Amino acid sequence: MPKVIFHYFNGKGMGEGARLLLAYGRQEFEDHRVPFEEWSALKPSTPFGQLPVLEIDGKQYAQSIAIVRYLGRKYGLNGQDIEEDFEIDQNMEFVNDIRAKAASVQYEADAVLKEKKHEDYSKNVYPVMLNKLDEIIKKNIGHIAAGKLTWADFMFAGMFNYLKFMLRIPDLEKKYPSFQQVIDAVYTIPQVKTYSDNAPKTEM
Ligand SMILES: N[C@@H](CCC(=O)N[C@@H](CS)C(=O)NCC(=O)O)C(=O)O
Repeated sequence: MPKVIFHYFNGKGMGEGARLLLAYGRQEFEDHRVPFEEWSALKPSTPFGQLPVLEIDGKQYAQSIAIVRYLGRKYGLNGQDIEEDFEIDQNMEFVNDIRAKAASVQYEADAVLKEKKHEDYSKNVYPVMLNKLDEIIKKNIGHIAAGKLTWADFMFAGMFNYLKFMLRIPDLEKKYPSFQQVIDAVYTIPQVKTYSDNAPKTEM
């Protein structure tokens, strides 16, 4: 039995996708939720000075999307060929583009510019991107890609609350019921539900 530790902060953010996949794979793991006051001491020992980091028998695996792709392959949630793998990667990158756009507002230090950017993106950027994602998910019958459950669904479901917080659209899943379909596809899997029901409750 390998010793698996998942290091992330006490939130879902960019780490929950991997936790959900570990639960899917019925992999026992230590869910190490790093308190902020301990982070500066741990930071230099991580590959990129960031979390999440997955640790398996002492080997570190970093970068959230690389981690979920790796776990997805391990648990058979990847594509059936390189064409499907490409489609999953492509659509995951697009989801990540939406996250990055919203994060560029959320983490803007200049408060006036932050609000200006939010107003601009809410009008001119987010609707186009979200409509495109809605179109993609509908085409894939409730999934991010390949018309089936893949690791990208786990990443999307895990980051969803963080995403909607940064977009400032609290009813995002009501506006786009297709998004809820992806979330349900992941969270209704029995072992994932068990993990989620027992995990520390966090907003995002
Ligand atoms: N590209 C990285 C970004 C990770 C990232 O931004 N991590 C943040 C938390 S969500 C972090 O570690 N922040 C603390 C720091 O940078 O010191 C990934 O996807 O894993």
